[in-house]
Amino acid sequence: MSDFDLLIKNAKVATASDFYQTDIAVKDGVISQIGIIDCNAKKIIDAEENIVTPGGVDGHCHLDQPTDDNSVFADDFESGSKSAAFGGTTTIIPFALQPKGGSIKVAIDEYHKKAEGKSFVDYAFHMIITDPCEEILKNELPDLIKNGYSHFKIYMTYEALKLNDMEILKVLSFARDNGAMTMVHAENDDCITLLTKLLLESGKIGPKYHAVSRPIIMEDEATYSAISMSELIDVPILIVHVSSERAMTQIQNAQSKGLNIYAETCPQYLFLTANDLDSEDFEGAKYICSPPPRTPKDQEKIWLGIKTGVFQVFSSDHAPFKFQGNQGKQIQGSETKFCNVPNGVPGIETRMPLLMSKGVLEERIDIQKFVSITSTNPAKIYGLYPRKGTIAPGSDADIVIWNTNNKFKLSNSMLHHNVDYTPYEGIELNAWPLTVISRGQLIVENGNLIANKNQGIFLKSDLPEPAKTLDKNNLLNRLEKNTFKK
Ligand code: DUC
Ligand code: ZN
Ligand code: ZN
Repeated sequence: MSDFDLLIKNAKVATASDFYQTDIAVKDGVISQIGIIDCNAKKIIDAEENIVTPGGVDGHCHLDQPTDDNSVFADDFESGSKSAAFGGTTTIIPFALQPKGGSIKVAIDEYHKKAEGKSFVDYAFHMIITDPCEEILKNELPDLIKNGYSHFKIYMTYEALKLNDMEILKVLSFARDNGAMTMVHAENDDCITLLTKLLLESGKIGPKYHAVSRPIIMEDEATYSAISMSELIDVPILIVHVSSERAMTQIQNAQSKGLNIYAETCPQYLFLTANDLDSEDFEGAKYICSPPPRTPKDQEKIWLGIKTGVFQVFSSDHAPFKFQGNQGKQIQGSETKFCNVPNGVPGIETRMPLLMSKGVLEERIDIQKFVSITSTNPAKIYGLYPRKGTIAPGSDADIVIWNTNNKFKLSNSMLHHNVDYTPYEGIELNAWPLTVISRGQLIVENGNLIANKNQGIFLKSDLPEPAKTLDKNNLLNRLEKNTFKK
């Protein structure tokens, strides 16, 4: 009789707080012991003193999402989750989108149908709220919160998605009342609309003008606006895909005032710049995402923000559109105007290896920071911790054994997404997951997929925050007191 299902020997385990050599024993999909373990197990893996981290939690990726322009997300749950697994991510959180005027419950039911039996890794859902009407706020969302959907994204831009300030305030009040987490896409829509019009009138239609149409100034302004509304309602928010030093500084200032503002950044803001969009041909469209990649100085500042703790979360924002064909970047042919090119870059598989290579191994950040922003913090902020996000007794045995001794050039042919390019083609890396384990099952072993596509299960999210009813008197008294300060 074996004591354990799996025993990992000689692991150099990193968590958000520690880095130490140990063995890990797994039973029934859960980590049962950590220490020097000399027992039987059905399977024993010698980690050979390689770095071992918790499986990644990708807190922001888009799979099989409906669109309003006939473009098609290249990855569904099958290809997206396979790609995630190869890159060391064992939990994904994509988005169930409420169509304007439609039901979120129906959107979630439909999204479950898209995911069921097709995911190689575990998954939770964010919601995207596009229409916070009475019916949604009073009837649908309270039930959904109880049933494990406790975080949602709102947009300040895009015609089909954006909320006005009154709607944002309603959503934030709801989040406070219910202990939910609101993610905010912060860019000023009117400004983007105006600049787009001016650019088109001047015949400036190429991919690089995407970056001109969505300037740092208006990310900065929208970030400050979102922070101010969060301060007014006194509720935490998370600003997603922060791209610039100026937006980051708004967040840093808010945090240093004691406000609960969380922030996410993504690989595209560390490894791409606006210059990547500036090509003679249409190639620049490969790098179109929103907010756009910025300047080399912004990149350096974003690294610093990761190191100093301004950012809690490092997500892929995997938004996969093919370069070739008419369902992706060239939706209106090879001269598609910048404003009609589907927004997003792929990166679900490269998120963790890029940060391990360029962040940890090149000593920009330590391994504990790597674990906290790729796994522990997103698990905590989205109500999945301690089941996900750490290596500890009682947690799911979601584990990555890394190979950090093999220098190679990244190429799209190595990847498992359904996209015909990677924005990081040719970048030199020296880290890649060797073995990936999900709830005690090996899903990738020595670079081979050995999981079934029904391995992944839906994860209900706990409440990320304590619910704090918005007391009208309290709010008004607070404002009155601040207004008439002596
Ligand atoms: N926002 C996202 O979160 N992802 C892709 C494009 C966008 O605008
Ligand atoms: Zn967004
Ligand atoms: Zn996104």
